[in-house]
Amino acid sequence: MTLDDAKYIREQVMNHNKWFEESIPMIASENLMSPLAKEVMISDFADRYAEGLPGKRYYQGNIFVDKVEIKATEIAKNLFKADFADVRPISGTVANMAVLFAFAQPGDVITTCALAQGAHISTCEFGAFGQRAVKSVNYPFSEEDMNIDVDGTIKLLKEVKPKVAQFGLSVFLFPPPLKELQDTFNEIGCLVWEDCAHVLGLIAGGQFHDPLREGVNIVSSSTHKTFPGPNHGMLLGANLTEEQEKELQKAVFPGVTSSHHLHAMASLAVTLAEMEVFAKEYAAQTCKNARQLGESLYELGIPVLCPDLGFTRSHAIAVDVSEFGGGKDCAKWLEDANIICNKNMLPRDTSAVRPSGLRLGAQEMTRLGMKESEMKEVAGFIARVVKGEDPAKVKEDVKAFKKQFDTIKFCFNEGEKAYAYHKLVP
Ligand code: DSN
Repeated sequence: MTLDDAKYIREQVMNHNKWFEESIPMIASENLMSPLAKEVMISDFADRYAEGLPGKRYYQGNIFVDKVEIKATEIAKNLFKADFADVRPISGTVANMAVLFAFAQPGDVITTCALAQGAHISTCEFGAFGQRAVKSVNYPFSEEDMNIDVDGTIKLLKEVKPKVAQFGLSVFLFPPPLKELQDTFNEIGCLVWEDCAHVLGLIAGGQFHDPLREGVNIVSSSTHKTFPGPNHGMLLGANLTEEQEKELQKAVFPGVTSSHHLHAMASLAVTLAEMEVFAKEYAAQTCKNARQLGESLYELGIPVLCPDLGFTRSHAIAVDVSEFGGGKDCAKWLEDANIICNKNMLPRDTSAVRPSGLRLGAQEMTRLGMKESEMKEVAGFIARVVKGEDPAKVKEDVKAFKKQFDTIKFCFNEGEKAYAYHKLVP
């Protein structure tokens, strides 16, 4: 590696920064970290190791790491009103693997949502479930409601009698009907697990639903989607036995991690502290923005799923662009106009590569201070592109629009530049 190589790489990263500074970010699984969360991310924590739990480490040098981890765990339990928290999983999928290692044996069956209906890839046989040799059986789904069909799910749960019933989606428009399923969970005596990665920041702010009060025993999550923290993971629990909590901790280490990522854990701790203060307002505005985006696109003649249900109760909407060339082409044209989103399968799609939909998230735009009136403008840009206007022309308007939104909100350093970086090139 030469200095020129290093400079080249740095230049590409800076190009990316600049591009995002001039773009509208709409990937539903992304967000912007706060300046304080970023600062601890590049601290000496990034260079260190810790294995095990605070006070019981296998390495010396963890005095301050332990203090941070104890604090992070305490705030996580307080923010989510959880009996248990583990802030060590290094991603959402690693958190999911820890749950599988703790509570499922090879050959077990776990009930889940289906991939085509928006489930996460880790629940598939070619994902983490398959790696643990766990079979998943899918709940029946109502395409009209974009949610699990309650009667069919009760029937399925009684037939399959899973040890664990799993919930959670990556196109997560409406909360799962957990309250309606609670009697069945009790009857069959299963653990209830929800992957809340997409909606964690909404739950922190009292929106969407409250899984640990609705019968969920284990929440697994990443911490960088609606929850605007680092690329990391987390586990929360309620009504678990002491033994089950220990099984989960053992599954995290030494099960699926060696050292966890201490810098990301510290960054998560900062974000948890910030969300204690800002989550309520941030989550409420995010949900309002998503609904407004759905409504504005719909009014402009772009089909958005579930108009009768208000399009969404989360940060995300699902848009059917089949009549405009499909999700693959529309997502590319939008990228050419500096609007960053992803193609997405909609129910009945059979190809993940050429799906008919787009998934659009409002959480990062909200983090940048956009409100309902800006959602109307954003919908206008999207409609122009998918209806065939030259993306290069729309891009100039997007760049001018985005200039007004380059600072970060809902954090202790509110108003600081969202895309700031250090200048250290030799
Ligand atoms: N693949 C991510 C998403 O975009 O939903 C989740 O890990």
